[in-house]
Amino acid sequence: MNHGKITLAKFVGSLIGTAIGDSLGAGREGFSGFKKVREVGTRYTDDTAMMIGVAESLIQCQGFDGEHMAKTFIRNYEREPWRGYGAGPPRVFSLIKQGVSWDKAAESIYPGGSFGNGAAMRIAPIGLLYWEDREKLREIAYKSSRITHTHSLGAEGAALEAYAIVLALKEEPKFLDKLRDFTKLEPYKRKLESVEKLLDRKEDRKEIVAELGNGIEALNSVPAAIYSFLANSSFSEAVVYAASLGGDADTIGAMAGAIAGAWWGVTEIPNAWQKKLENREYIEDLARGLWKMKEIKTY
Ligand code: F2R
Ligand code: MG
Ligand code: MG
Repeated sequence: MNHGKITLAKFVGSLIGTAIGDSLGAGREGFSGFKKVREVGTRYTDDTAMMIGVAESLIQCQGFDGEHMAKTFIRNYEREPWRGYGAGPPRVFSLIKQGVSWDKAAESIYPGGSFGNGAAMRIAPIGLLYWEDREKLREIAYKSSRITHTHSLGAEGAALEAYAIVLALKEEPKFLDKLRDFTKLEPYKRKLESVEKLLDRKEDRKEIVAELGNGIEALNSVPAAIYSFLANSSFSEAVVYAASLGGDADTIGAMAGAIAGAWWGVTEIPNAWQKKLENREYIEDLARGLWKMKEIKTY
């Protein structure tokens, strides 16, 4: 069932929302303590740079092509290596440049592959494009994760974040039930049960972080982003809350912003923030490119 009309404003909202949440949290990344940040910084970080790479590749290939997406990530990283990338992706890029296949390179960089949140933080364009078919969405989310994150917890975090974006696009009721039904991994099911309990109890942020986490691991940040969206009733409140959790603040902000932007649309994102956002027009163009693909179904 589709309760909300899927609109261009929602597509633009999800991509701009990623970048706004990232830019809001960027100055708080790595800090402990709960400080509300209401100023969008002058720069976004690797979260948005990689989300842009996902969108660019999907549009150029008119669908998912793993090798092309990996090469797009590498090109963008080499242009702007100072965006604050995690330790793993540059090592993966170097292996791919040495000739290792795009879907194998990330296997060796950590035991079992990376369970960091780097595949989840960039996933918004995949949520937007593959909204119609839950299993196709899961397949493409896993495949796109493989470029850098082969651990099941890293890939599942990306698929869960992508599905949360789909539910937001459609303004689905029973949001948490649907997420719990979607995820295949018990650790995520348990975190989503905690999200539900915490929403009922309206706990303070110390308790939220103690239960859900605020770290660089996908399992310790995707649930916090989902909670930040569900516990607040506007785009601004959701991203300010997410970025205020400290820890991996830019990434929790980016992921909450992607979901909140898909629900409320770009018109609900404060103009003052949008004016300050780096490369705002280009990010909107990418959302328009994905929208066009949705309209003519070229993927
Ligand atoms: N890198 C950062 N922040 C560091 C400081 C940036 C600074 N402000 C600056 O400007 O320089 N942020 C970005 O990285 C996160 C996404 O990381 P990603 O892409 O998942 O990287 P990686 O290396 O794959 O994983 C992150 C860490 O997780 C731990 N880890 C992952 N898998 C593991 C395994 N199998 N075993 C043990 N540890 C594992 C490692 O500590 C990795 O370094 C985002 O926050 C983005 O904003
Ligand atoms: Mg970052
Ligand atoms: Mg981060």
